Amino acid sequence: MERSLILIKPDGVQRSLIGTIISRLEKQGLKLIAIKMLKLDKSLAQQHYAPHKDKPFFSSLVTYVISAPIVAAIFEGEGAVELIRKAAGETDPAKAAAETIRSDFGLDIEKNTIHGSDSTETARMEIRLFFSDDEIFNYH
Ligand code: IDP
Ligand code: MG
Repeated sequence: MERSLILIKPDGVQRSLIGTIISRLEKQGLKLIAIKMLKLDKSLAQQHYAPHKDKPFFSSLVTYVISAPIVAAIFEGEGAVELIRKAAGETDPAKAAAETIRSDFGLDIEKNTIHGSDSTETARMEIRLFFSDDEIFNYH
């Protein structure tokens, strides 16, 4: 079954949006199979955002994502990657469609509340980065 990694970024954790965001994704019919709170260290943040390492916003992005705890979670379900990207909305909250997480809660193009894997291949890599096998659950 398809899986996707989400991160509730520091701005989401700091504004008590964890429950709301998890609930929105559960209501999409997605199944939560792993979840934890952690404070990223610089090295993990740089690895997670490695595809953006040459962008002008990279160092600011890394500083922001390590500034407070985040919540990492894995959701499973048919089309999980696409469903979560849709529920999150466009990167820039100002451009995100109505009733998306970023439109409703995002502060700006950097502090946009949620990360969601952008493909099944990226999801596999990101899940490996954040979770070991014994932290991922199988249940009916
Ligand atoms: P995505 O999260 O919608 O996939 P990406 O382009 O992969 O967006 O960028 C990763 C993250 O980097 C964004 O979620 C956001 O936090 C940050 N970011 C993207 N573009 C900018 C920018 O132009 N300025 C500052 N931060 C940005
Ligand atoms: Mg991305």
